[in-house]
Amino acid sequence: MKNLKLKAAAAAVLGLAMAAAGAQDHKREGVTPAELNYQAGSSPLAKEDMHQSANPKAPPMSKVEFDRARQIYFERCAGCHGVLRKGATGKPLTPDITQAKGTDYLKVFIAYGSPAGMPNWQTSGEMDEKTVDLMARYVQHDPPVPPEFGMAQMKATWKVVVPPAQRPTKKMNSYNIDNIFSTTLRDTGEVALIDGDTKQIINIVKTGYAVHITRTSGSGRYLFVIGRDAKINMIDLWMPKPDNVAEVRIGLEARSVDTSKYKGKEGDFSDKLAIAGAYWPPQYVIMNGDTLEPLKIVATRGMVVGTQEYHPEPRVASIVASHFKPEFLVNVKETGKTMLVDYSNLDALKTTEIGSAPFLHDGGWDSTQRYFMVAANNSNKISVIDAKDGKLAGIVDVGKIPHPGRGANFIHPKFGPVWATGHLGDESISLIGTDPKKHKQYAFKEVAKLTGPGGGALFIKSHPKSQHLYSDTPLNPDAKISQSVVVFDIKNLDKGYEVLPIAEWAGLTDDGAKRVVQPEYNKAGDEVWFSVWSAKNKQSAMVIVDDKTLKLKAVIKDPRLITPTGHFNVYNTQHDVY
Ligand code: DHE
Repeated sequence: MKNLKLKAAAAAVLGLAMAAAGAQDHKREGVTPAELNYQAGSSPLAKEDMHQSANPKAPPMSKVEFDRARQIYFERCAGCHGVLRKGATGKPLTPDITQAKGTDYLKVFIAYGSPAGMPNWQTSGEMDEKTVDLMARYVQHDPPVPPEFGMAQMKATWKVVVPPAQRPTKKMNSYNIDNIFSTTLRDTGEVALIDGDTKQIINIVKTGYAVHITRTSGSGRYLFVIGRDAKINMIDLWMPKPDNVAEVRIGLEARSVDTSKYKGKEGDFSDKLAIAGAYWPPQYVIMNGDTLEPLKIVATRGMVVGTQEYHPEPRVASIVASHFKPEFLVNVKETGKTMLVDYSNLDALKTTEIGSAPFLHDGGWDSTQRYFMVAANNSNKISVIDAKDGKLAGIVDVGKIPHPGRGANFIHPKFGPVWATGHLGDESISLIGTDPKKHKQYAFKEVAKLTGPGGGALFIKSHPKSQHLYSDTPLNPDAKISQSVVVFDIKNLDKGYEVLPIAEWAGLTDDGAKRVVQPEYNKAGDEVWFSVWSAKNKQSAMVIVDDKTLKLKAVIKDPRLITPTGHFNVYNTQHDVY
C-alpha cells in the first residue's frame, strides 16, 4: 500500500519534473550515468565539523541524524548542488525552495530521480528508504557552512621539508628527468614517479587525499601535486631520489595548481611563484615557487556572467600560466569568468576579468600557446581566451558536456591548425580551428565533428611528432568501450577510428573495472602511456603503446600502482605540448 502511494506520488512528481525540465532546462535532459558518476565524486568536506542551525520550519532532526545526512550530502550531492546548496550543475536546494516542496515530494525526487539529471538514489539501490527520508528532511534545514581557510590556517599547514639552501645545486641523479612520468595513485594519496626510459618506478611519494593533477615548474626541476583536500606537495627532481621538499594546504577542497612560466622583458619568473585554486573556500592562492609559502589569497565570490547574480561559492577550476605575460589564467567555474592575474606585483595585483559562459572547467592551449581553450562544460561550449591581447576571442558551441583535459592540437589537412575535445555526454569529437592568421574563415569555429565510440570521454591527446589522435572513454557504461581507446589517423580522419584494447593488453587477471584513462606521450612523442584504473583492492597497470605501429610496447604492473589515473610527462607538461 505504502509502495503504491509512493509510486502514484512519484508519477505525479515526475510528470511535473519532466514538464519543468522540458520548459527550463532542456539541455540537461537524458543525463548519462557517465556524467553523474563524474560529478558525484566525494568531497573532503564530508569530514569537516559544521554547525547545525535550528530552523523551526524544517522537519525535526537530531544532531546525530543531521551529521549523518551532512556527511552523505558532501559525499554524494555537493558536487552538483554546491556546498551551500545554491546550485551548481544541479538545481539549488535552499530551504526557501525545499520547504515549499515538502518532505513527501522531496522523498520521491530523491528516490526516483528526474529526467533533468537527478540520480534515482533509492531505485538504483544506492540509498534505502530511511536514508531517502533522512535526506529529504536534511535539505529543508539551513545549509551548514564549512569553515573558511585563511592565511593563519595555511601557515599552520606549511612545511618546508628541505629548505632551498639545503637542496642540491645540480642534478644528483642519472635520470632523464624530462621523460619522468608523475602518475596519480588516486585512492592511496600518492604519486608514482616512473622513469619513462626504463619504465621503472623511481619513488612513491605521499601526497594529499585523492590526488588530482601534477604540474611542473617553469624550469622542469620541480613537480607540484595537488590533492582533493587542497594539499600541495612540491617534489625536487634533482635529488638523488626525487622526493617531497615542501607542502601546504590552501583550502579544504581543490583541484588545480600551476607555476609561473613567463620569461621576457618584465623579468624571468620561471620557478618564482606557484598558484593553486580551491573549490572551498572559493579562492586562489599565490605562493613562493621555492617553498610554497602562501603570499596572497584572492576570493572568487562574485557575480555570474550574464545574469549578474551573486554566487557565494564559485569554485576555481583550471589554472594555467601565460607564456606571453607575467599572468596566470584562473578559470572560475560557476561565474563563468577567466581572471588574468598579473603576478608581477603582488602588492598591487592587477586582474583582467573576461566573462564567457558558466561552468568553466578544464582546458588547454592552442599550438601557439596564445589561445586558451576552456570547456564551459554544462553550457556545452568552449570559450577561447586570447592571452596576448587579454580578451575573449570566441565562444564555440560544441557537443554535450565537452571534456578536453588539456585537449589535442594537430594540423588538419583542410582546416589547418585545430584543437580537439571529446565529450562526456555524447560520442562526438569537436575540432575547432585555431589559426586566425592563415585560416581566418575557420578560426574559433567548430570546423568538423568526428564520431568516437560513445560518451564518457575524458581525455584526448596528440603530439607535434605524431600522426595520431587518441581519445579515451573511461566513463562509458559499456565495459568494452571503457576498457579500450580509439585512435584516428589525422591524415585520414574520414576513415574513422581504430580500437586499441588497452585493458586486455594489460593482462590483468582479476575482475576490476579496468577503465582506460588519459593518453599521455613520452618526451620523444613516439610512445603513448595509459592507466588501466581499477578499484583500490583490484589490480591496475600502465600500458605503453608504440605510436608508429599502434602495437603494445610495454606493461608496467606493480602492487604499488594502486588506482592510477592521470599521468604527466615532465617535458610535455612543462612546455604544454599536447
Ligand atoms: Fe578531474 C583535471 C575537476 C573528476 C582526473 N579535474 C581537472 C581539472 C579540474 C577538475 C578543475 C583542471 C585542472 C587544471 O588544469 O588546472 N575532476 C574535477 C571535478 O570537479 C570532478 C568532476 C569531480 C570530483 O569530485 O573531482 C573531477 N577527474 C575526475 C575524475 O573522476 C578523474 C577521472 C579521476 C580522479 O582523479 O578523480 C579525474 N582531472 C583528472 C585528470 C586531470 C583533471 C587526470 C588532468 C588532465 C590533464 O591532462 O591535465
